[in-house]
Amino acid sequence: MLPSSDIESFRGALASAKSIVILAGAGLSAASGIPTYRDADGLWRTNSIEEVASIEGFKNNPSRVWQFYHQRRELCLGSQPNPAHQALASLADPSVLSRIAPSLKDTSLPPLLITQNIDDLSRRALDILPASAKKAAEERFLEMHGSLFVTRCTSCQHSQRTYTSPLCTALGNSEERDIPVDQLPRCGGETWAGSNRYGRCGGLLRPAVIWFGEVPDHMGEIARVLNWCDLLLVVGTSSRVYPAAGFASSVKMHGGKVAVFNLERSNGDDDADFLFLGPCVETLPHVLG
Ligand code: BV8
Ligand code: ZN
Repeated sequence: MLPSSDIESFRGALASAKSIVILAGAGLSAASGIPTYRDADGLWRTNSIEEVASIEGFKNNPSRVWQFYHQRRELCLGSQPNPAHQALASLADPSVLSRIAPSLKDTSLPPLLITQNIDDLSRRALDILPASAKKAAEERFLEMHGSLFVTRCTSCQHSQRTYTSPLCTALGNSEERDIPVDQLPRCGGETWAGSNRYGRCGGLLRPAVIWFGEVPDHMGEIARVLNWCDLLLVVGTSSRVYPAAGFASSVKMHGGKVAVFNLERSNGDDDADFLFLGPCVETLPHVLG
């Protein structure tokens, strides 16, 4: 049976929901000009995952991996959140939440926003919120696949959020070339031996994104919150990558409802309670309006 696309009944589910969770994927950022992964011109169509998004790939050729992520950092820095990001961010505004979801246990507690995206756009969309709501929303925002804007040292594990670009001079040269590893981004973190503090660690940095085979961030918190979730919004994801792809069925299993927002049919959406097909930059603001 096809899921309902009746807006009023979805708004009824919103109004009676006690705990809402949102899961976002690359389709959320499509309208901002960020390529998805598996669509026709997607990143995994034009790049080999093994070569650019795996631990082995980084070990074999850190220069190629860093150039792949540098180009994406530059693209994202030049992009803006779109109305779909803002529609989700507005759910963190208590005045909006108490209007559309009055049954929530606590309308000052924003719905948990779990994004698979690493583009930082959902975080930047929070800027539309009043300061107190923005602070609360930042605490309920989980980048489960990491972020283009966090680096981690492969030696001392020091991790740092940074919007500086290029991260090193060599990455600033546009043409593809084999950058010597000592000219790739290096660690400026402190190193300690007992009580002695040493200067730059100098270790090779990596993008703090979750590659295939690596454990996603925040899985403990996600599992806890999903347990109580009675309405999951699944936005712009092919639902092909686990464990995120399994969130909808775990919510359904304990009686929760699932609403899918996607440009086209996606994996497992026939089990959803609601399905809103179309560009989420149109469907989300309209349905949540
Ligand atoms: C893990 C970061 C263990 C890097 C990414 C066999 C069976 C089941 C699982 C596995 C298996 N073999 C291996 C696994 C595990 C593997 C996996 O799931 N593989 C798949 C491919 C089978 N998963 C892992 O390795 C994960 N780790 O399992 O660890 C573990 C787990 C739990 C607890 C303990 C231990 C790690 C996965 C993370 C990999 N990293 N990216 C980078 O980005 O460079 S994956 C990549 O896929 C992105 O993170 C992305 O977010 C994610 C999902 O893709 P989508 O966001 O859905 O994007 P996609 O292009 O696929 O789809 C876009 C959708 O948007 C489409 O539906 C399209 O129709 C729609 N759309 C387009 N435009 C619009 C739109 N919708 C609305 N409006 C529009 N305008
Ligand atoms: Zn270091």
